[in-house]
Amino acid sequence: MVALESTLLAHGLPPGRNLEVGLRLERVVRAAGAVPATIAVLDGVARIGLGADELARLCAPGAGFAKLSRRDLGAAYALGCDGATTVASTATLAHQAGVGVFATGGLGGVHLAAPVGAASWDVSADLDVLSQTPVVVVCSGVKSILDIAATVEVLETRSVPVIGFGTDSFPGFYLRGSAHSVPWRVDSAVAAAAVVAAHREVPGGAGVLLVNPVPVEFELDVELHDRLLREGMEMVRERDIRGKDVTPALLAHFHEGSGGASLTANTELVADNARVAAEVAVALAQSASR
Ligand code: PSU
Ligand code: MN
Repeated sequence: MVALESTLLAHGLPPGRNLEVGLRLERVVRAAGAVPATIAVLDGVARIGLGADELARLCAPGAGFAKLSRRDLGAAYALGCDGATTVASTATLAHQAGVGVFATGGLGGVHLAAPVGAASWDVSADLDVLSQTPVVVVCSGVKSILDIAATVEVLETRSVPVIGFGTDSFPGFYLRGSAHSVPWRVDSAVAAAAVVAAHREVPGGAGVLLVNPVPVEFELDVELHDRLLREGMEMVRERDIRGKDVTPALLAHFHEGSGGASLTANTELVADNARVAAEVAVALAQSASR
């Protein structure tokens, strides 16, 4: 099985686009021989796998799904809320349900200091949860709206293995690489599964971050990317946007300012991560049954 995240659908992609992406991710996982389980909380109940109607409810304009990190789950259960799950909460629920592989777009990380960031301790719970939850997260690194250098350092401190999938560079989400290298590289799903299986023998209980760069034909133009990033950071500062609202606001700015190119990059990289996750899940299942 492959777990899929719902915050990227409810809060990371615009309504009108998100449902088609959610359905496509499930098809991609099935085509690679695995079973998809999109995770969310509906009416206060954690759901491991959504039906088509439930996926449509999550993706509807004005659906009012809260963004739930791991710390929010208890409140959402008790108060009967609808909520989309982040990497932190999706990984937690996947692990609880016995699903070991999870695909998403970008991991949360350490925010740049503007106005939030290192100085105000805006460090995504994704990093801590990944250090405590033994699932494989396939993603395209972290967005350049984050402090990539600091995020890479925190992953090292928290003992989370970072494995490049066909790359030596830590991916920058919209861009295939960054100034940071990955400590380990594999070039096939079978090799990735072997690393995961061996890592599971190492005490500590950390997950594995398998980083897969955006397919080359969908990479964003570097100059456009740098301009959107400068403008977006300025906007966040001026409007004093904080906390969990920062990522959705910056994503919306990229989508509007790039004439749709960032949306295409985002969609294609998540789809490719779903494919890789499914191939790794299949390889893990095959090696376990040998
Ligand atoms: N990256 C994306 N789209 C998203 C997110 C990340 O391209 O929607 C979401 C993920 O759910 C991730 C979360 O877990 O943002 C991190 O949010 P925060 O920084 O508030 O922890
Ligand atoms: Mn945050």
